[in-house]
Amino acid sequence: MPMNPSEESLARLGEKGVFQQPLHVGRPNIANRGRFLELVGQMLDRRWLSNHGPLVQEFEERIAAFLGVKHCICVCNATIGLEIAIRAAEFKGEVIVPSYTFIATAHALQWQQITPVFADMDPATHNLDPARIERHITPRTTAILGTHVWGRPCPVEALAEIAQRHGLKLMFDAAHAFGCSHRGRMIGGFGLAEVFSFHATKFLNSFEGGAVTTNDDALAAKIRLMANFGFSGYDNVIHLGTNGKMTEVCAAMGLTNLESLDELIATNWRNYQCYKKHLQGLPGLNAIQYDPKEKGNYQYVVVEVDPDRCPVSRDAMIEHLHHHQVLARKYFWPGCHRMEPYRTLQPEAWKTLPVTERLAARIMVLPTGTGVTMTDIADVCTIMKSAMNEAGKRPSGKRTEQHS
Ligand code: T4K
Repeated sequence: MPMNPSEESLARLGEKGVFQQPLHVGRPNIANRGRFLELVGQMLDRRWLSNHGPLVQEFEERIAAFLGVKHCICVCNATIGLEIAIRAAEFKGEVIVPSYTFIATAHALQWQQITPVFADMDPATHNLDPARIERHITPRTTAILGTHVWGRPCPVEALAEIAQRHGLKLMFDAAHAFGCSHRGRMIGGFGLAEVFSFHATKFLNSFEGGAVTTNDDALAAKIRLMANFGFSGYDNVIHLGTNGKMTEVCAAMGLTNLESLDELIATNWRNYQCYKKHLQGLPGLNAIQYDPKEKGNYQYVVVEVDPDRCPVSRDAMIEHLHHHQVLARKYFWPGCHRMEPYRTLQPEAWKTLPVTERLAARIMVLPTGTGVTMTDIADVCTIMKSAMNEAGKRPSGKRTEQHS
């Protein structure tokens, strides 16, 4: 007689229901080993390893064409890309950012003595809420820096309208959003510039890496200069700069993965749908939705744990999953404003961030990508169900949301 999925999972996972190997969020996608090694072989033969070599040039050209933007400048990682783009665009004073983002968004400003002013998020999109921005604008505000969280686009037009009305600049942290679109246009060409991450854990990875994309010729030239110490030809430095260059081996990895983009998306889409199917039977666990009319990379399977319907808190669920070797994450808990140095510098920031406070304590990110099979997903969901069943057996299984 066929077993039901739960019985099958338990049989597969052994008596204790624990994965043999940890299942990570952000396990790198490595598309085509043979192609990568071929490119690396060519690179070694050329003895050209860095400084805007042929692989980086090709990677930049292909990205610009794919995104439909005029300029793409590859960099060593998105954090440095953000720092350079922010400096090149001459942000100063205060810049409005979400608190619900990876800490690099805020650090890229603070690193340059610019104050990140945290604005609250829209619970429906997890992105900056345009209705909660203007209260933060002061005479010192120079820009808005939005993050396309999970690859779902910011409310670009509403932010542009606010920026224009107040004479502010607008830029996007697009670290999650490679291959995603907004109103039919690829993310990459919005605002003054957009910054992608190609970190190992990202949808498109180049080990470490990133890219700044823009349609602004002058800004592009300045960013390119700043990413290479300000050099203009041999022995001629014409601007303050840093070392933001991408290496050739990173570009080889990026190009390899770019060539397999459709397969990577298909795998993520399959996994996302599979999670949604299995989550249907689990009360209070709601996967975020992606707009079917837009292009997406589905790199993040993000689940909101509703404390009114789920018998287990987000933190207890994560603990249970980790115990079973499923290394789910709490991105982006507890919010940048509750991390240093912002917690000390802006101790009152939480008061204007009620949605961030509430949602950061409810969200968890589950493993996906090419290293995760549909069987794994069924097993992960069985493990989550077992947490709920165990909580149901305890006299007081439900735990409350907490902030440390
Ligand atoms: N803006 C936003 C909105 C971002 O999300 C990020 C980065 C940035 C800017 C800055 O981009 P980069 O400067 O990094 O290009 C990870 C990534 O390190 C970070 O890039 C990413 N966001 C963030 C969301 O996630 P951690 O601190 O969670 O990394 P870690 O070491 O815990 O690794 C995550 C998981 O991936 C672990 O379970 C282990 C697994 N993993 C990791 C690596 C590196 C692997 O299985 N293999 C690997 O090679 O930040």
